[in-house]
Amino acid sequence: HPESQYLGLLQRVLDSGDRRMDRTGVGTVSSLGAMMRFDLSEGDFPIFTTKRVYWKLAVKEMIWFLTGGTNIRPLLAEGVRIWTDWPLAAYRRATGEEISQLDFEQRVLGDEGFAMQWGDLGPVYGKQWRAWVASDGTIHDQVATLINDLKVNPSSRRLIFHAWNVGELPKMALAPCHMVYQFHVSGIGSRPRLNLMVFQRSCDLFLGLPFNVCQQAALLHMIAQQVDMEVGELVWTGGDVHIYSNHFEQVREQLSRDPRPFPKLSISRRASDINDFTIGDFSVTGYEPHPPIAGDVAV
Ligand code: UFP
Repeated sequence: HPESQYLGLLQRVLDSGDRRMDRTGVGTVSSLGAMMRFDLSEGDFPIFTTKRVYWKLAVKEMIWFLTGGTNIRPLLAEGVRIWTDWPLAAYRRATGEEISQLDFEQRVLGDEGFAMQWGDLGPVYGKQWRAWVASDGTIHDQVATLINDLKVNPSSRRLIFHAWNVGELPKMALAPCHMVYQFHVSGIGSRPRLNLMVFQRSCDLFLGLPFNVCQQAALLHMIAQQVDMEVGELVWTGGDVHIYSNHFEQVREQLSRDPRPFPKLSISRRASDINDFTIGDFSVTGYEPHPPIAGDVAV
């Protein structure tokens, strides 16, 4: 089963990772370098099954990246709360107000001026993907360029977009984790298939990876549709792959479970362009995971 690649990685890092302290103060076991390959050509959607993964949140986040947005307001409007911690911490630091997460989110949603002032994450993924500012001031829409290049030059070895904009890292709430997206077309001239390799420099294996893999698969489907190609393979590569020390018990529980078949994904509608996808376009069938396993996010 392809999910065994994930379970094997968890086991390897647990057994032989390096125990160390990390930026968040939680502590991890960590190893350098990992690869997993998922063949998506038969419609399989890699939502892991050994615990329930809230795949809609992950796909909504990917759709939000593609809009170029960097403010949490549209995410909150979709019920996605994964980015609130950073603006909330900044607000508490600046004002000294002990506002709850829920109250902060209500204010961002209810008050556009407040959202503009306190809800922005800095030039994170969306900004770099859709409006990277070069040293001469020109603005680069890397996603639009990629889609055009796939159509006119599918054998190119430069089919890349990339978020590690060194000069802007200090202004980002969180430095990009999944930072390089490289595309590759096989079967040119007969049945072109779009493949994607992602490089993720840092990965929380228990909470982050299941989320990241399914949103990256969704991205591959969206781009393939826009360039009239079939979906091929998702190759996920990781740099610092780690398990937080407050997830060990959860990981052991997950490792005791047997993977089930992956669900199938279909996209019900042809979007007019890459900005036009909504979560309602994604239909997943046959997802029958083991129960959820909760764990705290290290901020
Ligand atoms: N992380 C992920 N996936 C993501 C994301 C963050 O696994 O999509 F945005 C995790 C990796 C790491 C932490 O545990 O968040 C980021 O911390 P750092 O920047 O110190 O690597």
